[in-house]
Formats: sequence, structure tokens, C-alpha cells
Amino acid sequence: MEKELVNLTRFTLEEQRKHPEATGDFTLILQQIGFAAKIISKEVNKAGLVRILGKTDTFNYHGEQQQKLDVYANEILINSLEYTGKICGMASEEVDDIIPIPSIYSKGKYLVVFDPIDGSSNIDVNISIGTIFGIYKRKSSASGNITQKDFLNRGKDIVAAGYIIYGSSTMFVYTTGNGVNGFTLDPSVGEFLLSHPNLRIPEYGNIYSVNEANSPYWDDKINQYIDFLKKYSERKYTLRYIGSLVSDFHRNLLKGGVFLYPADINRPNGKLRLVYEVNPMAFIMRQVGGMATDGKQDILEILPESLHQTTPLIMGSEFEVKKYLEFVNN
Ligand code: P6P
Repeated sequence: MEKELVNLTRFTLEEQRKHPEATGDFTLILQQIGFAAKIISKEVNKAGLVRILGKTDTFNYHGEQQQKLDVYANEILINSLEYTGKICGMASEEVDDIIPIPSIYSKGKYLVVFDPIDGSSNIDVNISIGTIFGIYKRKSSASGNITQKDFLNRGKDIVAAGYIIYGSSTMFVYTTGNGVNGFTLDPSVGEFLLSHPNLRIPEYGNIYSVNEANSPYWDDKINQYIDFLKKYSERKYTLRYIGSLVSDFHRNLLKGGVFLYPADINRPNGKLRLVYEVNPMAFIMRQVGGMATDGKQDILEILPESLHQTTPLIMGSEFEVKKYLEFVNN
């Protein structure tokens, strides 16, 4: 008999059954994110054929001109989640303020944060891009309206995190804190099927991912670290950098290695966004046995002070991240 096909719906339900106290709220949110991912995947895969390529005339909080697909994906995620009655608010890279739930819908106890299309500058050149999401439980009393403060949680308080990578295949990778599993979309049936159970990152790799064009602006200890990797006798390191965090993360997760977007003179607080990009990815990285730091502390321990704040990020296999910390903290 063909090996049992486990789709995302079945997997999330089976995960839920392992927790008697689970109410199913969570499962529905994850399934709806999976639904949104399928819709976005369809558009991504025909971006060249319909008028979804190219830039809009609007800019996000970071002053980045929004791609049409950014805006489209943002709307799909909001529409797929806001009606569920399981969520009390959302935050998105593409929206300056928090996203309340319309009064016509009931509210739940979860907060969802996301970067709807990560790596959007790669859309027009047909390079893989992704969606990043994180789910938190609301801490403030359920009576009042949510505020930005509700979203300023440490990454370690995440209850679920995941990403979708729109590449040679579309994959949904997520964790609820009990390991990380990957699902590959079978477009012929429109289902995410379990393809990468219990993902773990190798303890070391031979890949470093960084935009070396920034090296003249780094602290010199970072340049010394990169030189070390280049000259490391036991392994020949190679540079792989796609410019989509999700794509660089996913390759390094499967093969081992380190991703860096450190601080530099132009960006003393780094470029990547803590709340809805870095925290979910750092949570996943911890779950697969890797590490994520800003160069001083564990990413998951940082208490965000604002919704769109950025952070330096070094994450990946234990060997390469620990070696980085040795170089920059001596
Ligand atoms: P740079 C994409 O714009 C992004 O936010 C991440 O996905 C990616 O890792 C990084 O920025 C690339 O930045 O400055 O190297 O183009």
C-alpha cells in the first residue's frame, strides 16, 4: 500500500490530540495559514503572467516600495484569518499599525504576526521568496482592545512559528514547540503533504550566507570571523546568499551553515525585523537544534520595544554561531 499520506490538516489535528487541553483554536489558525499559502503560491507561480509583477506606488513602514504581490499576500492572510474568531489581532511588515479584528467577527486569544512576502525584491527576477508567521497567546486581559504593546513579546513566548517557501516547490514548515516538520504542496490535489518530518540542522556546515558588499561597514571582528571561515582548514566554506531570508534559512537548515545580517555603520541595529521576521525564524532555529543571536544575546530573549524594530541576526548551526560569538566577544 502506498506510504500513508499525511496532509497538513491531519497532522495539525493529530498534534492537537496530543494535548488534551487543546481547544482546536490553534489548529484552525494553522490550517487557515496553510489555505492562504496555497492562494499566494498560485499567484507567485504565475506572477510573470498576470499583472501582479512590479511595484505599487505605496511604501511600507521601512520606506520600501511595496510590490503588488506584497500587498496581495498581505490581504490574503488578513482575510483568511480575521473571520476565524480565534484571533484578537494581527501585525504585518506591510502595515504600519496593528491590524484589529473587525467588530463583525468574534475575537479569540491568539495574536498572529507575519511578513507576507519576504524577499519581495526577488519577485520580478523569479528567485524564491517566502512568507513568515508567528503566533502568540494574548497576555493582556481579553476585555480591552489590543494595542501595539500586545505584540511586543519575547520570541521565546511564541506558541507557533513557521514559513512558506515559494521555490521549485512550495513548502510549509512549522513548529508548535515540539519539533519542526515540513510539508510539500502537491498542486494537483492542492494539499500540503508531510515530506520532511522532524527536521534538524547539522551541528556544523560549510555554507555562510551574508551580503559581503556590506563588509567595509562591519566591525572588524566580523571581517576576521568571515576570513576565518574562508581559511578554516577542516572544511572549505562556500558563500551562498539568495537575498530572501526564508530561502537562505531553508537551505542552511537542510545543509548546515550560518546566516548573518550583522549591524554595520549604516544599520547599527541591523536590517531584519525582530517581531515578525527574526523571532519566528529564531524560534524555528532553536527547535531544529541551531542558534540565533544578535551578537550579544539569544534572539529569543530580546524584549521588543516597537513593532517594526530591527535587530542584527546571526543564526544557524551551533559550531558556526558559537565561533562567531567567540570572535566578536573577545
Ligand atoms: P540585502 C529581503 O528584503 C530581506 O528582508 C530578507 O529577506 C533578506 O535576507 C534581506 O532583506 C536581504 O537584504 O540588504 O542583502 O538585500
